[in-house]
Amino acid sequence: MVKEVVDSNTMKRVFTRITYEIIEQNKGISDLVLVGIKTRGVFIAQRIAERLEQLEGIALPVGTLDITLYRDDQHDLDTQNEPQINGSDIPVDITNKHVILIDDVLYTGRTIRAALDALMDLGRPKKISLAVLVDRGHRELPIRPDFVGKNIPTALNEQIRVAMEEIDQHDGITIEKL
Ligand code: 3GP
Ligand code: 5GP
Ligand code: MG
Repeated sequence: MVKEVVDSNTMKRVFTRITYEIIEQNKGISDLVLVGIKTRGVFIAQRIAERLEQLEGIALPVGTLDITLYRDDQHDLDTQNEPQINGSDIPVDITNKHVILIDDVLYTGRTIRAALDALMDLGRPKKISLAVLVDRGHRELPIRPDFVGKNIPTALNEQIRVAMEEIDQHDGITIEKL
C-alpha cells in the first residue's frame, strides 16, 4: 500500500521554508557550505542553494558525500549494516566554514555519523548543522536535525520514498508498507 504524504507543490514549499530558516538562523550566509549526501541529498542541497541565490544573491558552494551501506542491500532495514564513505567531492576548504549537511531521509543516524567523520577528515569546520527532508524516527545515535522538511513517524516495516524531478521525473514523498 502506497500513500502520498507530500505532493509536488508542498515539497517545493518545504524547500523554500528550509531556505528561509537557514537565512534566519545565520547572520549572513557567506560562510556556509552545503554538503549533500548522495543521491537525493545532493539534489536537495542544489535546490536550497538555488533558493538561497534567488533570495540573498549569493551562490554557495555545494559539495557531495557518497555513503553506502557496507552490505550492498539498500532496502534491507536491518540496521546492523554500517554506512561507509565511498567518496567525496567538496569544492572548497571547509576549515572555519559552517557546513550544512543535507540528506533526504534521517533514520538511525548512522549515515550522518559516518558523514561527520568524513567531514572532520577534510578539515575543521567551525560548525556543522544538519538538514533533512524527512525525519522518519528510530534514531540509534544522539543525532538531531537542525532543519526538518517533514517529520513522518514510521513503523519499522514502512519505507519512505522520496521522488525528485532530477532523477524520478516528479517531486513527492510517499510512504509504503514493505
Ligand atoms: P538516496 O540515494 O537518494 O538516499 O540508498 C539508496 C536509496 O535507497 C536511497 O536513495 C534511499 O532512498 C533508498 N532507501 C530506502 N530505504 C533505505 C534504507 O533503509 N537504507 C538506505 N541506505 N537506503 C534506503
Ligand atoms: P540512517 O543511516 O539514518 O539509518 O539512514 C539514512 C539513510 O538511509 C538516508 O540517506 C536514506 O537514503 C536511507 N534511508 C533509511 N530509511 C529510509 C527510508 O525509509 N526511505 C528512504 N528513501 N531512505 C531511507
Ligand atoms: Mg539518502
